[in-house]
Amino acid sequence: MARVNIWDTTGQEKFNSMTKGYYRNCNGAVAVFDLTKRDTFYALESAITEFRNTCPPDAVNNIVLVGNKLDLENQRQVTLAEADQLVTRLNLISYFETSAQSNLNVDSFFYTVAMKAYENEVAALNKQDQFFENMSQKGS
Ligand SMILES: Nc1nc2c(ncn2[C@@H]2O[C@H](COP(=O)(O)OP(=O)(O)OP(=O)(O)O)[C@@H](O)[C@H]2O)c(=O)[nH]1
Ligand SMILES: [Mg+2]
Repeated sequence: MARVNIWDTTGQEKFNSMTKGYYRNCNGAVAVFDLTKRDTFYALESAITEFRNTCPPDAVNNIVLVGNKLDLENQRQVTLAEADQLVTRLNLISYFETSAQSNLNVDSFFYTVAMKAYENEVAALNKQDQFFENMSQKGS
């Protein structure tokens, strides 16, 4: 069994130092923008950079991109192609489109990030085991 803690940070700059405190202990991140507001898409790049500058090493490449408010498709300002381009350019895991309002596709991206965090954790533990095994072999 694994426990997953999720922190929802605020997009507001004035809470910046608090947000960084959360970043320091993260195993991954979900970067969410509003599909109907282009400025929220542009704002993500610096947020992701800041996250990567603060988080533990394993979390750097455990970030998914999410475009929310798919229920307002007729007001869409960011295309699928643009989002996919950002995923490639920033080396994110993948892109999901969701609607929190219509409860559409809101679990899949959590699963992606949590699974990768778990895999990283297992790999780190194996490495630690290997280290102690080598130590004890040297000692004998
Ligand atoms: N139509 C629609 N509205 C949504 C959806 N998700 C959130 N909203 C609305 O968008 C507004 C902002 O949602 P929040 O959850 O406060 O957004 P946020 O990114 O957490 O905002 P900050 O915490 O201030 O950075 C609210 O009025 C929500 O009801 C969605 O999927 N569809
Ligand atoms: Mg919020």
